Formats: sequence, structure tokens, C-alpha cells
Amino acid sequence: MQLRLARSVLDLTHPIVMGVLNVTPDSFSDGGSYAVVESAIERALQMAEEGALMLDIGGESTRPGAPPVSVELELERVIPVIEALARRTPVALSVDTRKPEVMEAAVAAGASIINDVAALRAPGALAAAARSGAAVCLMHMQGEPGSMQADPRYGDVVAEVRQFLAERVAACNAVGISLDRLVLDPGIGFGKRLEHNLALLAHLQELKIGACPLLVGVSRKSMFGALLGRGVTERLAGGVAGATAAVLAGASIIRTHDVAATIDAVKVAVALRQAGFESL
Ligand code: 7PJ
Repeated sequence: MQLRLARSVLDLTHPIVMGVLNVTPDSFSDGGSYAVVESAIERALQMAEEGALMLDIGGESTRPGAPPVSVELELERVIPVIEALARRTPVALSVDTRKPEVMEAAVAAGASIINDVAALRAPGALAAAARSGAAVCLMHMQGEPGSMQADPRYGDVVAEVRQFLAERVAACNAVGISLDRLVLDPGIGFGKRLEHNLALLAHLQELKIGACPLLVGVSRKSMFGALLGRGVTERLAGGVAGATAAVLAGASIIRTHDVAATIDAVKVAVALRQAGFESL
């Protein structure tokens, strides 16, 4: 399996790990400052060293209750980091954004994948992504980040997520974004209860559309709070188990904060698949 990127082709014969790089403020400083850019670059290079073949750079938190971020601030946070990483590492750079202006500037700065939790539904996003030539990750989300976890409901979660992704694939194809540029993602934790997240992982294969690779992100998510009663800093083992299951279920890209441990999990899952492990 392959994914066409802005300037190259990414081989996905074997599943790969995408490291999460949040360029969002900490208690001391905001993105855009020299110290924040420097520490983000250092963290990114460390994840590349650990074996991440893709880095997902985001300047807007989509956690419930996170404040909205202006286009200017998001650009200030992510563009210097993308420019520096494009010079310093060969790994594929993804920009995690819902804003068309950020998509275009990020691809111009060296990003080759657009990761949009809104699946290009913002006005102008489809056209911006099409023009950029970048690959696109289309993720399912029910509702909006601020309120999505309040009372998520589905009749048949797998069928509804598949239907949504199929509609977004069609919208992409209509503006000239071909199937070989698309990645599909069930959006674990985005307007979903534990039972919905588990059903999507168990039935991941049913989300396959054409040959589009599947991306799954479970690391540190609240499903492990619900399932294991663990706080966000205690979810590494749960996330590694989830990543293993996702690869066995057919995921090609695992998005994670914990690159080194997740690479080991992916290797175990790949070896099991090669030994004939049968998914459900
Ligand atoms: C995801 C994401 C995910 C994609 C976040 C977190 C929340 N993008 N952005 N898939 N999650 N494509 O990392 O906990 O699951 S932000």
C-alpha cells in the first residue's frame, strides 16, 4: 500500500507510527516564542530518532473545553516548527488543523499531509487541500470538540462512521483529491463513548474504502480512563495494547504520543500478522 504525498510517495507496506507534536502553550510561554519552537523541534527529532516516520504538528487543541485559536496564532505556532523540521529531518510532516489558511501555509513550509479532525468540512478547506497537493487524513467526529463528549449517540456506530467517511471521500474526489491521497480515521474519542470506540476498533476493516490506508489514534485517550480507571499519565500500557489491536485489525498508521513503546507494539503485531494471525 502507498500514499501519495505533496512531493513524494510514502510506502505503507508495513504499518508506521505517527508521532504527535503539540505546539500549544504550557504554563510558561506561548507557541511562536523561541523557547517553544526550540523545545518542539527537539521533541520532534527525538520521536524521529525513536522511529516515527511521520510527525503530526498541531497548534490548536481539540480537547473538550480548549479555547479557540485564531489563524494568526496557529500559524505563529506551527509554521516555524514545520520549516525547521523540513530542513532537519526526512520524516513526513503532517499538519493537524481545521483551517484552510493553515493548511496552505503549512504545505508551503514543508508539510506533506493535512490531518483534519473536521474532515475538510470548514468553508474553503476542500479547495485548499486540493490545491496543496498534500495527502489528507479524513477523521470522523460527531459534534464539535467543545461539546462532543456530552452525550454521544449512534444507532449503528460502525455503519454511521463508514457512511460519513464515504461522503467525505466523495467530496474530496469531486474537487480532484484522488483516492491515493486519502487516509481514513474512525476518530477514536471524538464524540464517542467507550462502547463506540471498542466497536470501531473491533470492526475497523468495515471502514475500508478502496485502498485508502486507515489511521488510528488511541494514545492517552479517555477510553482508557473509562476502561481501566487510569488518569492521563497512566495510560501507556492501555495505549500500547490498543495500538497492537489496531494493527492486527488492519491499521496502517498509528498516531501516538508514545513513539518508542508504540513501535515495539507495531513490530509485535506485524510479526503476528506475518505468522498468520487471523483478525476477527
Ligand atoms: C486524533 C487526531 C486522532 C487524528 C487528535 C489526542 C486528541 N487526529 N487528533 N486522529 N486525536 N487523525 O491526541 O488525544 O485520533 S487530538
